[in-house]
Amino acid sequence: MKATKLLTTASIGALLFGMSAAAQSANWRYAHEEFEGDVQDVFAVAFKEYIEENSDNTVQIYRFGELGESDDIMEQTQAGILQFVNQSPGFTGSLIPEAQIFFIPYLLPTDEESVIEFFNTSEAINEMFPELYAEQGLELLKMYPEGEMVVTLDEPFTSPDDLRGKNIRTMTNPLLSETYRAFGATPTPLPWGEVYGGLQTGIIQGQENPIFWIESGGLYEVSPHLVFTGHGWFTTAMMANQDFFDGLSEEEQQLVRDATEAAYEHIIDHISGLADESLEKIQEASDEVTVTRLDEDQIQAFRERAPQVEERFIEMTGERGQELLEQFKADLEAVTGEE
Ligand code: 6CS
Repeated sequence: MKATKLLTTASIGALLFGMSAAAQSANWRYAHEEFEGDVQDVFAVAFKEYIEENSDNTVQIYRFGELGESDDIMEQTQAGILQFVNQSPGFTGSLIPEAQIFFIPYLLPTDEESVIEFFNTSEAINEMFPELYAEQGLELLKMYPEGEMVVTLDEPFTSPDDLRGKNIRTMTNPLLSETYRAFGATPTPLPWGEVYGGLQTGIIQGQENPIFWIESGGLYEVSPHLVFTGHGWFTTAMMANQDFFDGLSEEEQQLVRDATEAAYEHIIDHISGLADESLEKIQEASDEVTVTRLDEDQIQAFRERAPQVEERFIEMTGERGQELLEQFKADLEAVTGEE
């Protein structure tokens, strides 16, 4: 009798423990800006797998269009409807002006190894940016590169003069418009959902993006002339709603940080060689595509226009932007050894 009672008490205890563990497990919602198999999706899936293998929590991923445009998923995260979001500085720049630093042309080097080392070690990226995002109620978990920017146009180009009168789609931050104005073009800020149609109907004559995205979004079908200008990298950022993150236990915060690190390591592996593979796929799929790699003299004509964009960045962001830029440059110098 006594034994039965003990057993019953133990079973109820186990059940209650199980229930409370179950009650504590949560389904976290995570939205990003890309399609299945694209870089942001690969990152999100690696994050989800880590969380689900190492806890009772689950992660539900929402891809481009399922919850709206990039600005919509950011609003939903700030409102606490989503727990995690991946939004690129190309869009966050209108909310956090300092995030536009990635659009100062020719600031980042073109070689992948240096770019990755920069992201791994930069104080500006890993210490200063989290403070800026925190002011907007966001816990910045990771900034990472997706690929070198390539411009696509309705005809090949080699100089700023060739870009005169061309409407080039930009992501919706004011500094990127300055860059394309400095490059001689007419910047046309648009959300992603309008880009393919805009190119197809001729409202815009070009755009910039990493090669994997030009391939996966089929942009080369409607904008077949690819030009490597060497002016920048597509960078993105993954973050959490800060109230949600602050409300997690220390163990869960660590779990989220570990999952982010695991996803980051995975993505760095994933992007290596991705641009070459994607370019091969594009060239197999289309005879119309041309690839132009600007030589040093041609690049110089674009590079000469970078200082005016840098000045605009300082005007837009003030002392804080200046400090960030100085740190950014010092971090780059530490990686490349160049001033
Ligand atoms: O150009 C864009 O808007 C998109 N490009 C990439 C590489 N990812 C998402 C973003 O919306």
